Formats: sequence, structure tokens, C-alpha cells
Amino acid sequence: STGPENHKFSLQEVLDSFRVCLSEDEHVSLERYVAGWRGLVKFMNSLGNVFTFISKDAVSKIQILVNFLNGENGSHYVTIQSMVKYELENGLVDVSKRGTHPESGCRTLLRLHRALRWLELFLERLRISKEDGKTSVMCADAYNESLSQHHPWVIRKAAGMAFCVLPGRPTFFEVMNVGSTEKVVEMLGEAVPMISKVYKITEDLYAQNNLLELP
Ligand code: 1PX
Repeated sequence: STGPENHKFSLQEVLDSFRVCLSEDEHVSLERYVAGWRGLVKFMNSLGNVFTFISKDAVSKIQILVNFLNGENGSHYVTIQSMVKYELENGLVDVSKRGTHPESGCRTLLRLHRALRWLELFLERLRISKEDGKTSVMCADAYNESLSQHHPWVIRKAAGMAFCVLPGRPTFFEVMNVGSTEKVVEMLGEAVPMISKVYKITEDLYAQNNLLELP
């Protein structure tokens, strides 16, 4: 049967969310961005329990954004661009220090946005890796080059420990459920530039609005 209960999870569909979240005029659909993150969390959870401390934080951030999307002001949260405009115009963002809006959409999305850069770097390393490539090293290198700069020592330490128990490249590719190694590499070759594009558009938007250091 092909019922949803038997639907095998494929990383391709997840990464597709980051392609379809872009409209022609380069607006980023928040709903689809969040759907992409949901799928990534599902993927991460299938790698084992040690990663739940990482996924828990991602899940709570996804939930904050979903609540905005489904809330009474949901119409302002259709795209990342409209969210930024709405929250800034209405003073809903703590811009320099934590205050009355500790969980704004803007600061919450910024955390996922920074993690998306890690994902981009990691997937690119996976794509070009050789058969004996170490996922733990690829993951740590990508992390050190991106997300780690925003994390305190204790989180960096814990993340480093999680990387050490990452499954090897063959298991990783298998869990992705995309097919042969060639297929995975091909899929990544299409997905990484899309992720990179979404990242760049968000980064530019945040830079223009001085939001890159939100507390
Ligand atoms: C084929 C590859 C697919 C892999 C999919 C894995 C998705 C990774 C999802 C990572 C999401 C991490 C979100 C982190 C957001 C964050 O930076 N939060 C911190 C700051 O938040 P705050 O509200 O306090 O300002 C927060 O302190 C984070 C705590 C959790 C630890 C974060 C460690 C990040 C490591 C990222 C690498 C994940 C490696 C998973 C291996 C698959």
C-alpha cells in the first residue's frame, strides 16, 4: 500500500521544501521553510537519541513560528519578508537586548537561519566526500565554520560530543532513502544550491534591516 503510514521518508522531499519555499520574486514562504525544518528534525531523530538535545531546540523554535503562522496575525507571517516588516513596524522585536519580546519571529528564525548555513556546508562536504569520508569530521568542520561562532562553550562542547557518534557515510546515505550513492550525490548537487539561495536571500534581508545580531 502507499498509504501515509507506509510512506518512507526521503531526504529529497525535505530538501525540496527549500526549493519550493522561494517564489519567483524571491519571497520566502515561512510555512514551507518551517516544513523543511520539520523534515530535517525527523531525519535527525532517525539517527538516534543522542541528537535529541539538538532537535529539541529546533522543535521549540519551529513551534514558535508555527504559532505565529496559525495565530490571529498569521497573515503577516506568510513570508519571511512580510514577517520582518510586520514585526519591525509594530515594535515586536527586541533589537539590542532581551526585553518584552524574547521570542519574536525574527530572532527565532535567525537561529534556524544560522543553522541552515551549517546544513549547507555539511551537505556540500557530504556531496564531495569520498567513500571513506568521516561524517563526524565533515559535520564538525561545517559547524566550526558557521554555527559555532554563535554558541557558548558548553553548547560547542556538547555538539562536538554528538558529532563523534554520528553514523558513518554509508548509514547516512541509506537513512536519506534517496537511492544509490550516485543518486544521493546528484540530489545533493541540486539541493545545496537551493539551500544556499534561500540562505543568501534571508541573510541579505536581515543585513538590510540590521537584524543579524538579534539577542
Ligand atoms: C543529511 C543531513 C541532514 C541533517 C539534518 C540535521 C538538521 C540539523 C538541525 C540542527 C538544528 C539546530 C538548531 C540550533 C538553533 C540554535 O543555534 N539554538 C541555540 C541558540 O538558541 P537561543 O534561543 O538560546 O538563542 C541553542 O542554544 C541550541 C541548543 C542546541 C544545540 C545546537 C547544536 C547545533 C549542532 C548543529 C549540528 C547538528 C548535527 C546533527 C547531525 C545530523
